[in-house]
Formats: sequence, structure tokens, C-alpha cells
Amino acid sequence: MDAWTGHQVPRLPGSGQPLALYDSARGAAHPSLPQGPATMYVCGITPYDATHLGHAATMITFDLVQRMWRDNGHEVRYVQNVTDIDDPLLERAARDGEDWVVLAMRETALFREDMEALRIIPPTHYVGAVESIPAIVGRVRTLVEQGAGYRLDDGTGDFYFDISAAPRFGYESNLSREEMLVLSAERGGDPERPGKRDPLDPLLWRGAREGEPAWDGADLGPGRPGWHIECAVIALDLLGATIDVQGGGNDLLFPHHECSAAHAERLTGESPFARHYVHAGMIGLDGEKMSKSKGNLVFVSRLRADHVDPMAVRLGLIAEHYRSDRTWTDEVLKTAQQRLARWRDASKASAGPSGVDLLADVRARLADDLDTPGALAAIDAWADGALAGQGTDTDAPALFATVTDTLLGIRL
Ligand code: 5CA
Ligand code: ZN
Repeated sequence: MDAWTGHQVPRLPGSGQPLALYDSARGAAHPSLPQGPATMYVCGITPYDATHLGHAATMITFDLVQRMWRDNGHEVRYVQNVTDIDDPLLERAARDGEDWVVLAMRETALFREDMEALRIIPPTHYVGAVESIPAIVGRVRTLVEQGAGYRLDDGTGDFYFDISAAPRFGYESNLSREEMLVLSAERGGDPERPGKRDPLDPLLWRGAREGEPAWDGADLGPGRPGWHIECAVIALDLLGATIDVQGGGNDLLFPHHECSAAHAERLTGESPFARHYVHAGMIGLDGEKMSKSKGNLVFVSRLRADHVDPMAVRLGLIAEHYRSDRTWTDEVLKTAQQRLARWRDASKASAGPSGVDLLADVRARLADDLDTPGALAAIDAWADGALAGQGTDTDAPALFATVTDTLLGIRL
């Protein structure tokens, strides 16, 4: 499917150091050193409701990864998916008496508008689960032929992945089996289901049910794909066996990314699937994770309709470190609006402190696992200096505005 329209990203002089990113599998930050084009797969929306600030924050995090790679001269190949068939989508459509296809198309269109307003560089490929079904069927059949997938013996036509076929299962999330069982039950898995070889085995293919959409599965029988295999197949087909970054929110650490990696590694024989598994913290409202099921959502489109500057939203979402779970409040927005106004004033100064030093500082902060609080502090210090009449660098105000635009996606 089509992505959204991007904006021109100005080039900055020189380049910085390699981007170090925290990898959940290794539990530490390591430099990302792409060989050839940098490759990234980010888990996108399930389009049954409008884009909320949690989605936006996660998309902004990976936009910063892309901006840092580009600044270091890498070509970037970025794939994002849309889970345009899944239980929550069917449930919401049924609740509202709406066609699930129409619902998915409408919410995906709104997401594109939000991403464009937030100045997020579009992915190279924006891919729906539905359009990927033939490829997924082929890969599930391969897993079954290899003995890594099996049909449940209860007449449903459901197929599962046998996690014993993935010798490294658990390396990505580093959780105990007990923790995995709890999270599996909470996040779309079915550890209680009888007949599975292991309670943690994830669904590969769901046999057709009365009243649910189904697709041709060749000798799997009609049905629809499981969630984790979708992301594994889309990433493998468009980016290859080993990718630089597999990204998403930290709610996807387990089972989603663990199982996607297990599927991909079993299919290719290559491990690790991703050199970095990168997880953004959850955005909450008043102490609660923002989620569609809790109904405590702040929508990007609502803020836009209220004439809130998307650049202030972006700035508010990066004021704290991307890995920390954090809260959105009116105060966060107000602080971001004030900061944005101050930066805009400073960019109109006739001179300021050294622009070259500012660029080096911001690059260094962001290269350290996207330390946005540190980068924002360096930019604030420059702005304070310029507004106080310090410094004689007359090129600095223009460079200042380019730094915020190119590296942070904040257009002044
Ligand atoms: N379609 C799947 C991924 S394949 C999915 O998780 N969809 S989602 O709509 O629930 O979330 C879209 C992206 O936003 C995912 O990367 C998810 O991890 C992230 N996300 C969801 N809720 C939040 C939140 N409250 N804060 C930060 N990120 C979030
Ligand atoms: Zn995914």
C-alpha cells in the first residue's frame, strides 16, 4: 500500500559518530554499523482506532534512528507494516456495525496524515498484512514441511509453530518461562489451549471460522495468518535474512518480537534475525499505559484539529528518553510549546554561540542511544545564549534551525 509524503531533509556539514542503540537481546547499547544500506523493520498500527500519542512516540523514535543513519551517510531501507486483519479490528467493526475493510482503510488514512504532520520520514515500503497473505502462506507451508509447524488435531484447521524448533527461543526478551507464560496470555497468545505441543507455541495460521474473513491457504486450508509470522515474512521478503533494527514499543518485546525472530531464524538458518532489537517505552496518560482497550487515548488527529502545532507534540514526546515509560500531561505539552517558541525566537537572532559546536554536541548526544534530553539541553543552552546576545557566530542561527530540522525533525 502507499505510504505518506515526506518532506525534504536538509543535509548537515560533516558527519558524527556511529549511532549506539540499546539492544534488548544483549541488554546493552552497541554501535549500529550497517554494512551496505541500513535496514529497519518497525511494527506499525492495527488500524481499528485513530493514532494516539503512544503510536506517535514510537514512530518518532524510529524516525530519529533513520535521521541519524542518514546523517552518517547510510542509505536507509525501512519497512513498516499495517496489521490490517486481526481480531481487534474484526471486533471493533462488528461492535460498530461497520465493514472491517472500510474501518482499516479509514484509520490507516488518518495515520498517514498524522505521520506527515509530525514530519516522519515515510518508510521505503509500507505493507499490509492482507496483501502479504500469499507470501505468508508459502512460508507457513515451508515451516510445516520442515516439521517446525504443525496442525492442531481438533478440526479447527489451526497451525502452530513448535518453539522447540527454535533452539535460541527466549534470547531476545531474556524472560523466565513463567514471565513468558503470563505475557503470552496477556498479549494475544493462548497458553491454555489444549493440544499444543508447548503452551508457548504461537499461532501460524488460523483455520476459517464462520462469519470471519478467510483466504486461500493452499494445503493449509482456508484461513488467515497468525500475527508474528506476518511481521517475520514481510521483513524477510523486503529486507533479507538479517536486519539492522527490529523496532516497536516495549509491549512487543514478548511474545511478538521473540516469535517473529524465531520464525525468521528457522526459515533462513541465520541468527540473530536483527542486530538490534529496539523497544520504545510506553506513553501513558495519568499513570496508565495509553491503549485502545483502556480507552485513555490522546489522539494526534484530535490535537491537530485543536490547532496544536505538531512540532510541539513531537518536541513533547522526545523531551524524555525514548526507552522510558512516560506520561503525557497538559504540562508536557505546555513546556514543549514554550520551548518551541523560544527556539523559533533564537533562530531569528543575528548571531549566537558557535553553531559548529552545537552541531557536534547534538550529534554526540543522539549517537548515545538517542539521548534526546541531552540533545534538547544543548539546543536550549545555545538558544539561551543567542537570546542573551552571547556569541558572534552569524552563521549559527541558520545552522541551529537546520540541526533541529534534520536531526530532530523539528521544523522551526
Ligand atoms: N500492529 C501491531 C504491531 S505488528 C501493533 O502493536 N499495533 S498497535 O496499533 O497496537 O501499535 C502500533 C505501534 O505502536 C507498535 O510498535 C506498538 O508497540 C506501539 N505502541 C502501542 N501503544 C503504545 C504506547 N502506549 N506507547 C508507545 N508505543 C505504543
Ligand atoms: Zn509486528
